[in-house]
Amino acid sequence: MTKGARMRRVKTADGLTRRETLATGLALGALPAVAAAGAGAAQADDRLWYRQPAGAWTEALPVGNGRLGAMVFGRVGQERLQLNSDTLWAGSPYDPDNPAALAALPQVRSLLAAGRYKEATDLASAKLMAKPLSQMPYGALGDLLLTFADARQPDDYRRELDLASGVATTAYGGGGKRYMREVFASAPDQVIVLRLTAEGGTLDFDLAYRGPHKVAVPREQYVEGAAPRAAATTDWLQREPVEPARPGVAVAADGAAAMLVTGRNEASDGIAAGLTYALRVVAQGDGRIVIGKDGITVRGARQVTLLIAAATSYRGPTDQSADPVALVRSVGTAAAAKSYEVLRRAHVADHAALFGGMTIDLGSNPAAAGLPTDRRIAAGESGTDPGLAALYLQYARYLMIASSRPGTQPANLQGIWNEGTSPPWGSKYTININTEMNYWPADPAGLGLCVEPLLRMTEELAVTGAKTARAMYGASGWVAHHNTDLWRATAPIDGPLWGLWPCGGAWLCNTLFTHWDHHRTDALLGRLYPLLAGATRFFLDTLIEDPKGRGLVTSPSVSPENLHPFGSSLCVGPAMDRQIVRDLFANTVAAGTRLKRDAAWLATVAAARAKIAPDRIGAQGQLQEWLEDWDEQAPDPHHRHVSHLYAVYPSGQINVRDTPELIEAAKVTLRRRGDLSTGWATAWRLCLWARMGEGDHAHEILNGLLGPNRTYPNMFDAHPPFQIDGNFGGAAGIMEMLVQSWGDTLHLLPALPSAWPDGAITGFRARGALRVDLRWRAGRVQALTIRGPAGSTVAVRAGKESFTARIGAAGHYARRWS
Ligand code: FUC
Repeated sequence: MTKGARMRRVKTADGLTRRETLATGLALGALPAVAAAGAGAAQADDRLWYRQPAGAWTEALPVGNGRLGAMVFGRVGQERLQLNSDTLWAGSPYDPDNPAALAALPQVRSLLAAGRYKEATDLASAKLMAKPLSQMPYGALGDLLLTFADARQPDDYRRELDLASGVATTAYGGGGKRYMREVFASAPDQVIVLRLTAEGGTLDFDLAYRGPHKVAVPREQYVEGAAPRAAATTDWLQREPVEPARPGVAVAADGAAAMLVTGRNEASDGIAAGLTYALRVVAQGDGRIVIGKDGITVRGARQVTLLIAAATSYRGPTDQSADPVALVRSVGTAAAAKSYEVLRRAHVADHAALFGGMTIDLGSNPAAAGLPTDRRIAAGESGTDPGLAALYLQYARYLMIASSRPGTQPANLQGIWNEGTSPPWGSKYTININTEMNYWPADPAGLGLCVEPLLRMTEELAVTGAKTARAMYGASGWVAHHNTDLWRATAPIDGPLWGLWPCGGAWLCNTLFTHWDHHRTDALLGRLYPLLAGATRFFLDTLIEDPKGRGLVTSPSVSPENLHPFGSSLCVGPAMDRQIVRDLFANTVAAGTRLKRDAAWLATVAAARAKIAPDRIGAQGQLQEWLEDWDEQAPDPHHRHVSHLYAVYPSGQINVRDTPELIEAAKVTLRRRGDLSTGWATAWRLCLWARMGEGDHAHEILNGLLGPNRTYPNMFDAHPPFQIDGNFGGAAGIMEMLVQSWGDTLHLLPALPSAWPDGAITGFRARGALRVDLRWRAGRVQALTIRGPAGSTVAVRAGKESFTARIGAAGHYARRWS
């Protein structure tokens, strides 16, 4: 954020920020000038903008209120809003636990102990896996298509997403006519609002609903393939077919001003469809508005406001008794009683209260900053556009606010944005990295509030996971494996090579403990403790002694998704498990001690922790991924998962200050793995090099993430295909280069790359309930402000200097360097 931009963010009397007011004025009044100028302050800040409508879905701009999402295409001949509701998943409550597991478990362990990996894997496949073998996929809510009969190619065009206000704008015109649309997803009013206006002409369109359809990402766009580029030419009047409603979907008028759609979710893998949904669109405006049985027709209007409400019958993992029709009627009617301006102001105030909590300035390259966002991304790998990295961080913060709010579902593999049924990997919750990565930036970026859905999901997993622990392991406590879904299934899925990993719940617990550490309230700790204690009990019951005497280990398990040299990934005691359980036990002891609970039991936990097999350095000097030194023979030396580096980041067990030999080993490992991988795996490498204090290396990896191979034109992360974890992990990595919070110390500029000599970050949140503002010049800290609990002390490290910051009675510490 430049100084100029900050100055423009002054509140005006009507509650909008002044910057907001300017943007609206520009889009309406002086459009050709804006479109032509393309540069200057309005583009240098927190906006994504384009000179053409979205062709592919990954060019459309996302809005969301945590629960409802829409992708806005900004097309001229036919606007497309592709919709999602966070609880519209396939299936119904189901019990995937496999009762055959209990008897087979000791045999699988014996086979593994004997090194008979193939037999162990075959037996695990037959007896230890969930039924069904897959979980339920996330779905889609269909599209609203607004077809404009008399549309023509405009003379000027601009669409943008203003991250600070959470409003997507499309403005175009020609021949004396000027059209503008604004879209936002309101959390206070629980509706998506689309406002259309026309000057010098009228709005004439037909609105139709198209039910969700199967969207399959072509195989060649998966994993190893490159993310597709935007089309070279623009189809200005692109229209998609308006199909008749599918069986089971009903469209009807609902009173004089609304259209009501009702439908069902899908069945999947033998699990019946158990949810209904409703979507209601209220149309208000001048001109002639007619609600028909196929949709809404608008003729001769100058302004129209659509209020889109959606809901499902989902209330919780075992309860689908909500009445979606009643819900959409009540929110739609309440919103319709307010003016557009009132709705917009409430939305902007609500969004800005969260978004405004952090600013970042990494310097600017004016030539790059003036370009439309897709062109900046196309050149992203050059590393010459520091503003793009700042925008990437702010976009991740925007996506977090839009996809994870108190009371909603957590952000899944795609946040809440998903084009159709059958999404990649079911757009579920993959908890062997992806879901945890989603939440890495939340607290540091001042969005701790957005973590609440993850806490609630983990509470629900502790219920289903207790059944899985009992049924499949004969263990107390609770367990979750590598994936879960809306129904909170916890049994191992997909096959042993992926699913037979018992640490998903434990990693969620550790993620939530880190969340607590950023706030340190006893209320939150009181909610967390039963989860930590339950996860701990499972491991106390299931850890076994390594036959070679190296300590306590998990079995069976995998080092997530990586094959070892014996044709399987199934193994005993992979490093990641030992590291995660070590953190879990430490966190449980810390939480219980602080809450003054279970002292004797906590001593048992601490004793067990001390017996967990330690990290090992292998023959190549690498940090061993497995208990045995197999790394050199593993078939995929560049495997995307770097599971055994969990201890470096996000954990701090291995760090540059306390365990330098293990850090050197981690570097050997990471160099061998390579810098670039899938989107999320690239983001993890970025976080790791940053944590290890190698700013220029981290910056090089970041450039790979920001370029067109790993970022789509709408700035969504490309796994490929789209997966939102890279956005969030990348944002965490950018912050990690500037400020770190581990080992009871605040580390300032620990991995500042030479490409960002001057800059500032405000609103960074560190462990210990601290808020940090930092400014640097010529690569050195210039000004530091810490806000935190009055009277507390903070150990700070800046370059070679270490000092103690004493927070004064006013909760404030400040220092300047000359
Ligand atoms: C894990 C990863 C894949 C993908 C999937 C959703 O299985 O190994 O790369 O991110 O999750």
